[in-house]
Amino acid sequence: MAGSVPIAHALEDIYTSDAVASQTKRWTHLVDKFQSIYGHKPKFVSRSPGRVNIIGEHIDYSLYSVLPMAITADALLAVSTDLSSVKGDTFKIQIANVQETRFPAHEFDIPYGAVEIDATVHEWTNYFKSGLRGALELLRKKHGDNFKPKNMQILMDGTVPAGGGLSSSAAFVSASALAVMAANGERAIDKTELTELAIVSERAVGVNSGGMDQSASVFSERGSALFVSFTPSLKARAVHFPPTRPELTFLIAQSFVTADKFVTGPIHYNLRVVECSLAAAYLNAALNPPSMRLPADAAPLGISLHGFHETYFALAEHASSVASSKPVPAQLEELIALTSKTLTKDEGYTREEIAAVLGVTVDELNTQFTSRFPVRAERFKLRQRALHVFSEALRVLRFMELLEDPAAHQQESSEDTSEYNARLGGLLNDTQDSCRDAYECSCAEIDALCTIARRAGSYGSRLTGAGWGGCSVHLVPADKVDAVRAAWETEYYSKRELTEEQREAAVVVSRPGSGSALYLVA
Ligand code: NG1
Ligand code: MG
Repeated sequence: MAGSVPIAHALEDIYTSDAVASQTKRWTHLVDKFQSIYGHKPKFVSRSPGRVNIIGEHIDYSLYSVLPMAITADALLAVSTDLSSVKGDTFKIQIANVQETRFPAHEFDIPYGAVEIDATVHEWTNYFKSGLRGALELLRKKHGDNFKPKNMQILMDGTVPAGGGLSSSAAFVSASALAVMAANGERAIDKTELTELAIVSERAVGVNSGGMDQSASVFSERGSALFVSFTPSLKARAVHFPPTRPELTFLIAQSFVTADKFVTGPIHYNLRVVECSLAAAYLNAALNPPSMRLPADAAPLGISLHGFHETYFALAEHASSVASSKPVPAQLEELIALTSKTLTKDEGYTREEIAAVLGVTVDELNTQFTSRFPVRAERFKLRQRALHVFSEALRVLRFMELLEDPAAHQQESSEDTSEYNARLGGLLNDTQDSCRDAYECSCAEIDALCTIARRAGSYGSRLTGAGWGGCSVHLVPADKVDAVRAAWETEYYSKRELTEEQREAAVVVSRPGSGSALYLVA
């Protein structure tokens, strides 16, 4: 699925047919508003969608494969450009948002050499700037240091709810990087290049993220989910669901608990990333003889830690035989067993205990693991986090086996595949249990949405995205969709204070949408 970001000629190229009418209104409004702000039409619109993750939670930054799909909601950037020089060695970015009160307009004069981002303030344009910075680095690599970026006039419209677990940030950063590339004359923009630069760019905003969201945003194809793997290099391929009876749908339900990684990173998201790298380092040191250990700075894909599996590959007895193969269920099962035996402390590990095993001082440990993205913790729950990661990686492989091995669903009569459906759903339920108990990234509200949905007929229900609030995803037979909605309404949404608008957006039936695109305005 490599190749260039498609150039769309009509909204039918971008959206599923049920969405075209409402999107046409939205796009017309965007172009009209652009015209009224800047006095001329935009040249093009760059578009990147949000995503829902079907399975594979909190394992992308340990470089295990995940299975997300793009949704209809997206980030749109309408753009025009000019070359008139501003002040000597700077170029000018004018950026506005259709939601002007919430996201006020800004103008920046940016030095050719460096895009400054202050990650300590929470400012919506930081996401644009991070895409800008990444794209300029790439353009400079291609065109040399004398490359001069064009001035840009931008109007943004985003429909992915912020802090909702549907990856508004990755949609915005990917659309921004794409816009900057296109504004500076690039037309055949390589999807892999764009994704990799969006992944690295987003870290500039202060979140030590993995690569799932940007991959889903850029690579997705309408009508299919996306299997994304990160080692030995970034790869994405479309995955189809087999026909089932009853037919399966994905419902996405908001909890309306806002989880803001920017604010809670040190105790939630960034802490988990650190716990995973500490667990990998601990296992590496405890299980591998010194000569087989990984270098501490191994950093595939620019991800700031080495994947668990590289640690596994280094395990003495396997190093030569499996070093180049991809994770298989048997290896993951073995890793689970090894972890259970090696990381035995349920209460977690102190910095002193980990440093001793790694053979470093506590100061060295802090410098290596917790200096770039600060975290707050006395103890690190290495056992639980590692067990979640390996078991979740295994669930993704099992889910893929179910989807792609025809034998898995052929045993049942074509009239009724409910047993097969229930096996898919069971894996999602297991993910939720592991997220709640071992990874501790769920919350009472998400747990409640899952319990209510299962009672009303969902095969499988779980949080999606980072968790601690945000969204949940549910595998529901088409004939139970109304019952599940009704149950949520009486047992959950009616008990919260919600605006009319929130109420309407609370639950969506998700159809897999297409990924990033450029649309040239006539
Ligand atoms: P959200 O918070 O849903 O955008 C985050 C990470 C992903 C992945 C998931 C958990 C970012 C941009 N995304 O998603 O890479 O780690 O959590 O599976 O931080
Ligand atoms: Mg995000």
